[in-house]
Amino acid sequence: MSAPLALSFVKSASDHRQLGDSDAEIALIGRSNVGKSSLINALAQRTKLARTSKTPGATQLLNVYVLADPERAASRPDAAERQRWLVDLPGYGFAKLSKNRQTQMANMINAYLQERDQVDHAMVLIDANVGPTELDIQTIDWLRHIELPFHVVGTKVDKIKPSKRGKQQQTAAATIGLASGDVTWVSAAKGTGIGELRQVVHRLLTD
Ligand SMILES: Nc1nc2c(ncn2[C@@H]2O[C@H](COP(=O)(O)OP(=O)(O)OP(=O)(O)O)[C@@H](O)[C@H]2O)c(=O)[nH]1
Ligand SMILES: [Mg+2]
Repeated sequence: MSAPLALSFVKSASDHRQLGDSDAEIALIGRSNVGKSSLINALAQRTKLARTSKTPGATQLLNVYVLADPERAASRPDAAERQRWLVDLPGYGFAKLSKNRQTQMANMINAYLQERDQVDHAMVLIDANVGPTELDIQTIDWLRHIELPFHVVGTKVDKIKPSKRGKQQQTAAATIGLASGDVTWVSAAKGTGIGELRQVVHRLLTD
């Protein structure tokens, strides 16, 4: 299953208590500019489903995308659609926002991850070229602490020379206590690894 994911935008919220119920839910976590919103577009093979920008801080709300259920459309058209959500979050650690706004957004993300029962998985994005930052490591430690299962995605692999990719991926994964094969390495720009990640997302939302 590596066809584009049938994702569509559902709603935005500044507080997780405004979200309503889902049946399965993946939170997309990572520092600002790591490529979260670009990844949503690549998974769906759309260019403007999620707003992206060169300037960090493009996403400032909890943005919900639903994965359509093609089986239901074919065989059970009257059944209620299962709400399988991918939630795009603002990036953490974006220093150019005011301190006040940064604190507000950090609180919004932390409350969402800790208090919302429906969130059953996280996808944590790290920049494959930069490697895990101190904040990435803290985030992963915290997810382990709150016992939220997570899958790590290394983004922007197109920025690494192919001859250096294997070694760099191994080193980056080791920094967060993983093997390179535990991480899905992708490029939203070039399409590398996107098929594989579609399968991961599909599995996490439908298991
Ligand atoms: N070279 C390269 N650039 C990428 C890739 N994915 C994203 N980018 C670029 O990285 C920048 C940030 O991408 P976004 O998807 O907006 O990042 P984000 O994590 O959603 O950022 P916030 O919304 O601020 O948290 C944009 O200029 C993208 O074009 C990739 O695979 N390769
Ligand atoms: Mg974004």
